[in-house]
Amino acid sequence: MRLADEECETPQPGMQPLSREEAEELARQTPEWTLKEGALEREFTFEDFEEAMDFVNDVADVAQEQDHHPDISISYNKVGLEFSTHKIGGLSRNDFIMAAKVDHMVGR
Ligand code: H2B
Repeated sequence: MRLADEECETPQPGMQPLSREEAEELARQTPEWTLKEGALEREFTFEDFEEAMDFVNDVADVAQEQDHHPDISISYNKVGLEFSTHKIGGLSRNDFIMAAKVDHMVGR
């Protein structure tokens, strides 16, 4: 199953963040995203502020549906998204699922 088709799961108590190796393995499926220590980030550029806000609202809908939310920065036509799993203080599969869903939304 493609990552983009998977559903996010609520992190269970005691769940550990992905190891660097595990994160790098998943990151091969989201090459447009930068793997940072404990987070995954990507910047998007749009025509104007309105298009950027439409994108942010679309991402917000998926984040609510999946109950997994990005940190979002907006600067006129530029949108920065950063995914990490706050509850475990690092990366989980949820972060890569959401990154893949966003890639699918923008046609990668
Ligand atoms: N989003 C992210 N990125 N990390 C979380 O740990 C998280 C979340 N937890 N969205 C969810 C909401 C949790 O607060 C709710 C109660 O399930």
